[in-house]
Amino acid sequence: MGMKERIKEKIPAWRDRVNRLKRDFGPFKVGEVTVEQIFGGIRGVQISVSDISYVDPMEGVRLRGYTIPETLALLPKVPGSAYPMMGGLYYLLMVDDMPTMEDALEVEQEWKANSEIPSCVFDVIHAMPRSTHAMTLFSQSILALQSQSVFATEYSHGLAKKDYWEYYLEDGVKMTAKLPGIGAYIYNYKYQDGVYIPPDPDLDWSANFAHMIGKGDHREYQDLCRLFFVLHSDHEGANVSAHTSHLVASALSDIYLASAAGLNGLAGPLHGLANQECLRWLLNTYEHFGKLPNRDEFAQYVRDILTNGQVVPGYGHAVLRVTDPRFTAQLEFAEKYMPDDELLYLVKLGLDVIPEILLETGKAKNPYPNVDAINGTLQHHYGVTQFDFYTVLFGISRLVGITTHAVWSRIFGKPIERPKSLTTQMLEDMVEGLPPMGNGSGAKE
Ligand code: HAX
Repeated sequence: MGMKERIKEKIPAWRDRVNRLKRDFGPFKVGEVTVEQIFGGIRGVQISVSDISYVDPMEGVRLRGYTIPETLALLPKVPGSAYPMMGGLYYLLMVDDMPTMEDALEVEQEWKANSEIPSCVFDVIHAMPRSTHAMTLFSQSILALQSQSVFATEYSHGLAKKDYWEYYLEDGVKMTAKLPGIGAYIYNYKYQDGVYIPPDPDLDWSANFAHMIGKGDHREYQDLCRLFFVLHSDHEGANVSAHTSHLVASALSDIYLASAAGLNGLAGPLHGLANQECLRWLLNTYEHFGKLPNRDEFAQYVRDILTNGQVVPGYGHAVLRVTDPRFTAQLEFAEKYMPDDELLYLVKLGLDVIPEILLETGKAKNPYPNVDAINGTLQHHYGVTQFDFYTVLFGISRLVGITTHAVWSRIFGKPIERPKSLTTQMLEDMVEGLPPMGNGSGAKE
């Protein structure tokens, strides 16, 4: 049974649950907002609901309730590979059921049928200088597809609110179908003299990306793509890219407009762009020593970095308080397929040395590696050495999650977002006459 029919079956029960909460518990207070949070990036304020994924500080992300190891173990595998089919992951996120092989293949088939990229996307890419950042090209490509939005067309003819989601789903499937092709085209345009490699109809969505950047014969890299795309597909509903696209879609901007907005957030150095910084840091470290450093040399190097007030890329996280399981999954892949890689040696040295040094400083709330501490090392090993492309890889995967959020937001009939902003004077008036309450962590001299 297709995703749409299966989702339709599930909608009444989901809507009942949400409607009961809204109807019977509307005034219930979930939390409070402090001055510190208002000035501190509204960190930790519980303002959104996502059943698609949840980041547990102590065990990492759960996708539709499944941990990363469970997701990797249970998703149907590409025949002949130990790694999952991305079509199955889309089914899991969208439908909230672990797919059968047939379900996963059906999504892959739908993707294939919609994978042709209109020429206006290529025209937009070609109109930009090759030096344009790959993420800018990616975001513009998604916008170039916007004229194909079924939702936008149908909405202009008049649509019932309860039916919006069906058109968001159609747009989501059609757009995600084209992502490997668009990503590969940008890669080839920027780094491979514009060579064009058409998709291979016998390959799955993830392996087709590998094929279209010229790695069609490389089974290990195809498996890495299968792993990478599953791992990066979603990370809760309130991170910068997820929340940005949710906000934009709340104005009933279609999935193309909302996705491009999310990608623009992902392109920031504190969010998705961090993975390119991590590889740059590892390469600089190697260059600094001119050889592989030993434990003491490396530890001193890290201490010097912290003394200079710099951050150690790839370590720490806004929510996680343990090693990111997405790091661990990729480390296992690396140990299996590229154990002698020199950058992997540095990654493992980092894992051994950096947490204890960060703990010594007592500043970072999480001294353990996040997913970006290893992403680039694996790509680099397989010859994808252009690190300003890495965030596009991330974006290809993340739009799978973002489109799922958009569909379910329409299912729940979520309204346009409009929080309230205050003036500084208003805050000052609120605290007038109160004794000082202590130095919040956001207060700095
Ligand atoms: N190296 C040095 N200092 C660090 C640090 C690190 N890796 N991680 C945190 N700290 C410092 C912070 O800079 C902060 O110092 P100040 O009080 O002087 O500002 C202090 O420790 C407390 O920070 P925190 O509360 O633990 O962390 P935040 O939630 O503020 O920030 C970050 C989370 C991921 C941005 C942060 O840990 C960091 O800058 N890490 C390095 C960059 C990085 O790896 N980014 C990728 C994140 C993964 C991701 O989301 N990708 O999309």
